[in-house]
Amino acid sequence: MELRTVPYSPERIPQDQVVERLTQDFEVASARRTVRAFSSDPVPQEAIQTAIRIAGTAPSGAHRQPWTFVAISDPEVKRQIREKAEEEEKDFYERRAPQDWLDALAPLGTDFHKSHLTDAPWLIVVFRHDYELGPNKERIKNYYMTESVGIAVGFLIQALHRAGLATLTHTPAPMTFLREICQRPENEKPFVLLPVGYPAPDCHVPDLQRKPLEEIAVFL
Ligand code: IYR
Repeated sequence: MELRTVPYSPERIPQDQVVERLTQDFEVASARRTVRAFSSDPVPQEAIQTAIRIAGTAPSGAHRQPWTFVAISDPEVKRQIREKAEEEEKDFYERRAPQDWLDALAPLGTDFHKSHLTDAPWLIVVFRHDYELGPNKERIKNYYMTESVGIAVGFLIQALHRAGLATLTHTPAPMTFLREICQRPENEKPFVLLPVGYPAPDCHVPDLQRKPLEEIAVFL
């Protein structure tokens, strides 16, 4: 097959400005915190749409773009999701979770109450396409779906943060109920549930530290 190409010449930042640019970006990224207390102040749909467009620019295996973003503001749908998620989480915290996992979560102060699922003005449910369905319902293989969707969610979280919007990376387990509520086809698997909104005015977050560069990077 003939490879069709188009010219590509993104903005060229001179070498002496590269570090400055990245340092500014680091300051912004570093200020992001995962939030569990959301304000119910509205966020315009166009903001969510644009953030999803940014997420959709992520690289993906064989450029299959194996993702669907379901953005929910309908209070009734949010209520259904909260009800189901709390059911699962109650079982997790009270029965399924092994002690080591509960110990690991203790510094985060999480429990089965998920009021953010109805407080936040938006919920974005991200679905991973394990395969595509062809015109005759035949299965078409996808590649590196988890990596691709993970990168897209990273883009999404960072884009929302840069617009002043907080997120919570929530993965109720099992999440299969989300496919039914969001009415997605069988090839799509719930990947993450992100409440999105402004942090509550009295929002507090755990006093966590991030690993310094020396602990996360090796230069050879
Ligand atoms: N899904 C549960 C438990 C939980 C698990 C991890 I790993 C976290 O970093 C935080 C929570 C919940 O959402 O409460």
